[in-house]
Amino acid sequence: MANKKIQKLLVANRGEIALRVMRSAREMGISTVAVYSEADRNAPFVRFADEAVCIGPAASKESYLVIDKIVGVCKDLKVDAVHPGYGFLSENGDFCRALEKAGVIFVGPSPNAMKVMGDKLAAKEAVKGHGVPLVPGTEGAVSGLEEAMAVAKTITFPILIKAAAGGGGKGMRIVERESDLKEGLERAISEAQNAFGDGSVFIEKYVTGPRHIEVQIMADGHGNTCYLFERECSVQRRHQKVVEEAPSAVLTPELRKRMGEAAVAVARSVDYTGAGTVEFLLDSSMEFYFMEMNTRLQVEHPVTEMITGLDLVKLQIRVAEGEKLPFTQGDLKINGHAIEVRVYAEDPANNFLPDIGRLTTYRPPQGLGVRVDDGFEEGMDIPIHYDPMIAKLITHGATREEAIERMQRAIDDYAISGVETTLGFCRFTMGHEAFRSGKYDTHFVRDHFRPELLDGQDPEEQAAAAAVAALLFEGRSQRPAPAATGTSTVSAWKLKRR
Ligand code: MV4
Repeated sequence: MANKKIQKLLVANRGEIALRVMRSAREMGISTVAVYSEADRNAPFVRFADEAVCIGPAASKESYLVIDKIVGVCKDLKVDAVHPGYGFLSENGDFCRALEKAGVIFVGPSPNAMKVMGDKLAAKEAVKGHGVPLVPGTEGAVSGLEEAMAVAKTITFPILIKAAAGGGGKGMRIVERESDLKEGLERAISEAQNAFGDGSVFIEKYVTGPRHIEVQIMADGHGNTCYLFERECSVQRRHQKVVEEAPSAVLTPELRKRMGEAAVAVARSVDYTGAGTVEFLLDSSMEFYFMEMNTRLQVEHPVTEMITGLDLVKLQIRVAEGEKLPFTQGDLKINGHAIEVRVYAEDPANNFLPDIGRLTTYRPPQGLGVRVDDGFEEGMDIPIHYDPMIAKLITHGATREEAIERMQRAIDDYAISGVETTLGFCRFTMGHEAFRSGKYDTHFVRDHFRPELLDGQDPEEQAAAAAVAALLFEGRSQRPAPAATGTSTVSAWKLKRR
């Protein structure tokens, strides 16, 4: 890898991640270029950038996903490198190749590593023989019912049929019994063909109630690959993560080392460079299995930054310049505990339906151990065209308990009105016994959450709500009572936020 100092960096993304990447670039003395759609004209990331170019209408397909437009801006403004953030073009091999052709550095892995890991079967094939545990199942794509039945009988039902081109939970189908296999297989193949243009599917033993544990890795172009410990992301719904923490509450130092070394082996199997995440399932007997590798910086990377003290974006940029990692595995230590909650403009009381509108009030929390990565300001509209994530709220503490208590305090200090948000759900999670004890898995939401529980679930909160209600009631003799009248069931956390 040739050494080349990056002087100008274009961020091919929007919102909080565009801002987060540009902040690190600025600290490194690198000048920044934003590309934005018409819907993001007034967004903070556009103002923050040293230069900004509008690349089209709101729809991503006409702006953030148009490779030619972005490469065109790189040429016009003499950009040295592009950081893709997450989503959009971050795992698009054509984008890497187009940049390469234009002489622009892509801050990320090689197109080949991206391609192998993008195909879940190719990924399993690549890591085979490198000592990485895999869920029992088919070696390659299943060709027919006979083969599928033979495999299913060997590994025993329930089984999971997965699309090779899927990932992140897309294109999966559980089959509980022999009599359902024929139909399940036919449907899985036709769905995969329709959704991804590739009907290849494979079979795995279905692991029930697993934990989602992922390991952050970082690799340079000189053969050094380290693991930056794990994140636990088991609190999710419909494959969308809502709460993440680092480290996991359940790993022993010995298991952490084994999973870390397995993640490094996965990365090495494709000569990986840059930041990557290796996803594992951990079953109830603490056996772990490789699932997939994400070849980008992830949404939840801040919890890893908080416990390691490292700036992952700076490391990505240094590695892309051809530098060596400034540490070895033995230098890395876990400091305390960090939790991230995702604040979505969604209504947890209404099946997490996306809620669009204007942020009439927006005041993020502050204070020791609190980090907010956001891309909005008070008065801005949440555009309907993109992911409805408003912000990520991250807390760090000396212990898991302190991080949780700090998160509860920070959520209570977060003032958002104009749209419904997932904050109430996150507050519910922080107070739940299953979360507090660490004994939770990927079924947490299904097993423990009902919308009714959002209101006054926590006795402390119930007491606080009662106190607020009493105050409002007393106040009525002197001045007209505020909003609390009229509705019979104003939730405690809503009350506290008015
Ligand atoms: C599984 C599984 C059970 N058994 N594979 C979903 C996302 C993708 N990365 C892998 N996924 C799963 N694969 C076997 N053999 C259960 C899931 C799964 C899941 C994994 C992580 C986090 C949340 C999940 C929710 C449902 C299913």
